[in-house]
Amino acid sequence: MKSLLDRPVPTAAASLTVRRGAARVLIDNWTGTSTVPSHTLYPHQWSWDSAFVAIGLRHLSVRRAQQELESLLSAQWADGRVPHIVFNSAVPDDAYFPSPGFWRSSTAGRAAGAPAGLETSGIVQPPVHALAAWLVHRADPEESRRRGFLTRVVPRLAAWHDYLLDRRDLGGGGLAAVVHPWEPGMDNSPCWDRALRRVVPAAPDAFQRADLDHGHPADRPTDLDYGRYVRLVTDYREAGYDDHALRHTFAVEDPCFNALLIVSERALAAMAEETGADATAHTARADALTRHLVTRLWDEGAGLFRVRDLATDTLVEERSVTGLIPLIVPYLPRHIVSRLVETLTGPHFDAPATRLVPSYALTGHAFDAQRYWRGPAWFNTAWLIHLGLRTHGREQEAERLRQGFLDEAAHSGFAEYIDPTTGAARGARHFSWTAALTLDLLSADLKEPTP
Ligand code: 9WN
Repeated sequence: MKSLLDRPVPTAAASLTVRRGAARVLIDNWTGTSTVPSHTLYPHQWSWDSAFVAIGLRHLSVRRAQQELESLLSAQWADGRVPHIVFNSAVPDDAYFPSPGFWRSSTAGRAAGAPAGLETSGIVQPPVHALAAWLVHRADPEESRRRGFLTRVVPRLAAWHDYLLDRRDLGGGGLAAVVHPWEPGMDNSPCWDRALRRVVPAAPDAFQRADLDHGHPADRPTDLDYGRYVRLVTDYREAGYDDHALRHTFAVEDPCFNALLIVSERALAAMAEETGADATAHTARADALTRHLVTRLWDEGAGLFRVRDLATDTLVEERSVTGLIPLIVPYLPRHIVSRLVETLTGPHFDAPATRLVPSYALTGHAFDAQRYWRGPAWFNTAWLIHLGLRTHGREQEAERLRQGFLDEAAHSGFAEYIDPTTGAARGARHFSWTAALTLDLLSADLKEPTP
C-alpha cells in the first residue's frame, strides 16, 4: 500500500498533498479485486465508476487499473451487456437497495446470459470502458503487452458495444437507448421526469430504501422516484431482462451515453490497430454514430444536445449537463463545438463560485443546488467536459475547469458532488471517482491524445 502512495509522478510539490489524499481514498476503497464508489452508500462494484477509477488508478498502479476493468468485465452477460452493479457476496444483503435478492440475475437473467456464479444487476451504465482500457494501456504499453491486457479485454468490449447497438437501438435511428434512469448514471435528472410520469410507482411498502441510512434526504432522489425505479426493474426482471420481450415503458436516447459510445468505439479502433487487427468497422461505427447523434439529438436553437423520449419521439426541453458532454466527440461539426462552448460558458451553466458545471441548468425550472442530478456539480462530468474542451483545442476553458475541479475536489474531501454555487460538499465523501479523476487531472501525461 505504501508503495502506491510513494510512487513518484511529475507533480508540483503543492499538489502532493492532494495527490496523497486522492491516493488514500482509492487505497481505502479497494476491496482486493475492485474499488467501491463509497464503503457506506455504494458498497459494491459499479460499472461506469470502475471505468473512471481505472483512469485514475493507472497513475498509481497499472496492474490494479487493469484488474479494476477486468473484474467488471468478468461479470459480463453472454448477450454482451456489462451490468451496472456487480455485487460483493461478502456485503450484507440489506447494505444496499436494490440488493441481489431483488435483481435475481442468476435466475431471472439466466436466459439472457447472466453469469451463474455471481449476482449482478440487470441494467447497464454508460460505456466508458473502452476509453478507460485504452488509457490504461497507454499508461504502460509494454506492461500491457506483456500481460496480454488488450487481447483479453478487446473481445469483451466489442461484445458490449454490439449489445448496445443490436439490442438497444429501440428508436431505430442508430443510437443506443437507455431503459431505466439508473442507466445513464444521472438518476433523477429532470430530463427523465416526463417519461417517468408514465410509470406507475411500486407501492411504498414494497421496498425498503437503504440509501437514507447514509445519505441526507435533501441530497437524494425522493420516495416517489424510487417507487418508479422499482417498478421499472420489476417489469424488466419479470421479462427475463429480454429487450425484445418487453415493451419498455421508459426508453430514451441520452447524449452523454451515446457520446461515450462514440469515443469508446474510437478507442476500440485504436486498440485494434495496436494489436494488428482491422479497425475499419469501429471507425465506421463511430462515424455513423456521430452522424446519428447530431441528426437525432442536436438542438441548434438551444445550443446543446437534448434527450429524445422514444415514447413520443420528441426532444425533451430540459438543459442538462448530458447535453454538453458530446463535446468529447472528435470530428463534431465546428459550429456545434462553438455553440456548445457558448452554452457551457453562458448563464445556464456558468457557476463562477466553483468553476464546475451544474448537472442541470442554473436557470432551469427544476434546478435544486443540493439534490443529486438536479443541479449539483459532479466531478466525472467535469472531467468529461475537460476532455472535450481539450479534444477541440479549447485550452483556456479547459484549464479553468481543471483548476476548479482540483480546488473543489480537495476542499470537499473528494465529495460525490457539490453545490455549484457555493462549493458545499454533498452526498458521500471519499468518493472514488472524484479521487481517481483528481489523480488524472494532476497528472502530466494527460496531454496524450485521446483516440
Ligand atoms: C444507482 C455509484 C452510482 C453512480 C451513479 C449515481 C449513483 C446509484 C444510486 O451511484 O447511482 O446506480 O444508488 O443512487 O447516480 O451515477 O454510478 O456511484
